[in-house]
Amino acid sequence: MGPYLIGVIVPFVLTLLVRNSKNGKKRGEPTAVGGEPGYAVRNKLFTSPMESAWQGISTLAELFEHSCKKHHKKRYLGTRRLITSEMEASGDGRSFEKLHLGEYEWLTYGKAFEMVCNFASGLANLGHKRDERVAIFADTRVEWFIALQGCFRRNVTVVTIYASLGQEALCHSLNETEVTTVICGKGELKKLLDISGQLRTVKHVICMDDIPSHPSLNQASSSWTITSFKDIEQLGKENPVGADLPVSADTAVIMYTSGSTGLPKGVMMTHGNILATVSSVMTIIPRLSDKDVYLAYLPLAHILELAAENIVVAVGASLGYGSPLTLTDTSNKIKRGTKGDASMLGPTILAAVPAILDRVRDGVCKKVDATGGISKKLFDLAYARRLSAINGSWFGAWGLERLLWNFLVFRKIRAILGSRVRFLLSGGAPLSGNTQRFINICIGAPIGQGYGLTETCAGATFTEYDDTSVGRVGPPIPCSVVKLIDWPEGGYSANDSPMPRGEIVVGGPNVTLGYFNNDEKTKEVYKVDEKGMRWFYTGDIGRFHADGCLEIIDRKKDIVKLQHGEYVSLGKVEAALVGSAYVDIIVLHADSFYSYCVALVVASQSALEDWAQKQGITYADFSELCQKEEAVKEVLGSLVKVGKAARLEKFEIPTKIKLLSEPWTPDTGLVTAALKIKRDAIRKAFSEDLAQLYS
Ligand SMILES: *[C@@H]1O[C@H](CO)[C@@H](O)[C@H](O)[C@H]1NC(C)=O
Ligand SMILES: *[C@@H]1O[C@H](CO)[C@@H](O)[C@H](O)[C@H]1NC(C)=O
Ligand SMILES: *[C@@H]1O[C@H](CO)[C@@H](O)[C@H](O)[C@H]1NC(C)=O
Ligand SMILES: CC(=O)N[C@H]1CO[C@H](CO)[C@@H](O)[C@@H]1O
Repeated sequence: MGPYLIGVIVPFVLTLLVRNSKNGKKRGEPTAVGGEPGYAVRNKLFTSPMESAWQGISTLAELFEHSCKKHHKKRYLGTRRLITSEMEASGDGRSFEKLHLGEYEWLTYGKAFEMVCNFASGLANLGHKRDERVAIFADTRVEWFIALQGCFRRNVTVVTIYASLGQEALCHSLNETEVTTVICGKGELKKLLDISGQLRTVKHVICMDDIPSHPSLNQASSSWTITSFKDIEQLGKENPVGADLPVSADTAVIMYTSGSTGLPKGVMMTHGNILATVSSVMTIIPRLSDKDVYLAYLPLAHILELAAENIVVAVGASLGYGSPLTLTDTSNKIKRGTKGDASMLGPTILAAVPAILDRVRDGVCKKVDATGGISKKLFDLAYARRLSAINGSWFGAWGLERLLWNFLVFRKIRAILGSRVRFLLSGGAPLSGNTQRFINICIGAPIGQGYGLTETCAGATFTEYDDTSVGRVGPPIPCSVVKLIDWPEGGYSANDSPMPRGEIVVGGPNVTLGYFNNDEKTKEVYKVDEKGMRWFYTGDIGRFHADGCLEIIDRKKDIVKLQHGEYVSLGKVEAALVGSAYVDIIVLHADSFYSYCVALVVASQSALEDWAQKQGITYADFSELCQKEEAVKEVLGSLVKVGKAARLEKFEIPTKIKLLSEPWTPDTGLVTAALKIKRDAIRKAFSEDLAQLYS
């Protein structure tokens, strides 16, 4: 009872002593721009779009060289050594790989630069020509970044491909960009060998691991050279070739999006584009320095991660590699009793996609609920106190009370991510307000939530560390101007009050050149105004708050008109209904031939099974439970309740649903690598179920 009483009394006394404070800071400012009329906002501190934060540096290759020379002897890239890998059987007969990983082993900046130079020379010696393209098709790891910088030193454009990309899309990306050299890991090499017959342009493969055995290996190696990464470095070391540096306007990367519709599109990014984003995003991280430690585990084929790793270079900080499956001590692939990446590394800065933060939150909640009793009471009290502190109605967010709660409650939660995290970057999809609050409070670190697309080189807006509101994505970063233009069909206008609303259009030096080999699509969504500024039309709908912060409220494509003329915004309704405890993912479906909506619900196994147990419902397995009428009724009832609480209209709440028992991972093709739903693929895959829901 001791800690609980202290928890009640100390804050009470503190409250008597201190008064309210309110945060009314202005973060973005209206600005006059060319092009289509609308309401445009720029960053408060920068009057014209930022291009580079360093004088005389205009490419990522120059930035890397400059930093490696300056920080020569400092610790830079860390990787964990594999101690053991064993297969462990789980209860249901399947087996899982469990890893025991050692401490981080580090390369200095000087050594990394040497490896990059050797790799660049090795690539030239291999016979790769400057105007041919290289593809990197691998998970995030140290060789990925070394290869990237090696290519940059030779002015070779790099095509980036998600390691999880499916066969058809992989083939399309390599074929379209006429890639001659592919750099990959052993898992990806197997995928390449599976389709070796269809890859017309590939001549060289560089494998980051030992070369695996595969039935097509002999046949493929008659048309490809397959070399290990180490051999390329050695080749370059023995036969050095001078650098052939690019300029700002040269294409650095063609980034294939894991697009939510159709085949992926390659977005062309210049060195200038990425440098502008790196320079700008850097400004939102407070007190960034060479003392910082960054944990890298998101796909480098995602622009957020690519920009983040270049920011680390820019300030001379250290970077440890990890993976989503080994992130924490309780991650799937970590052997019980050994350490996950975060607790081993102790990062100060972390980037995350919302799905991962949601997972951290669910894990903590589950644990707190399972413990119950005084611990749960204490947690709830601490949480409520910190929430009201953040809301500005109580002092204490930074004071004594904070220390108290950290000591009593949040210390253990912070330890999940290694105890030292002081800033989180989140991007790739909208973060739910609840999760943002939860992480703010329990991890005690601000989240910079970004809004941007591959086409705008990730940059558009980012929340500032001292902004405690949730659900908004912040003011434009220094390299971007964000404009809202009218969309009459959707009923949004830049003249709306109290807030201007409309389609989000992003302009500035960070806006990319367009899609590779797809002029038609490029012309459709990119425009250059009379002043020479490039604009990208995002198709997202937003509104600007008075302090210059953007909020995403809708998506053009996701608005459907029902039979009687009411508009349903699928994204908005889904965001509200995902609040039901039974829902992992919900996909709303509306059809203009009907007056009501239906939905596919990927059910939360733990929540639904808990309920079934309480009701005494028996079932063989989870998929059978999902088909039971009572279960469907229970979930539907919960959706109605959540929907009403969120003030949804009656026609917005689904009338019929289908419960799905299998979770959706990127491999299923139903969600992107950032776990955004792929509406078209889902409609296709579940067309029969949808038809049945309407019958
Ligand atoms: C870099 O390579 C591209 C494509 O091969 C070429 O057009 C460009 O001129 C090169 N840049 C420099 C500075 O040589
Ligand atoms: C590869 O590209 C060529 C044209 O460059 C095209 O004719 C061919 O059909 C493509 N193959 C695949 C498998 O996409
Ligand atoms: C915090 O403030 C928001 C809006 O400013 C309000 O909706 C919410 O209820 C407040 N929460 C608490 C616990 O005071
Ligand atoms: C690399 C690039 O596209 N740079 C352009 C960025 O935008 C400014 C105008 O805002 C142009 O002058 C640059 O050429």
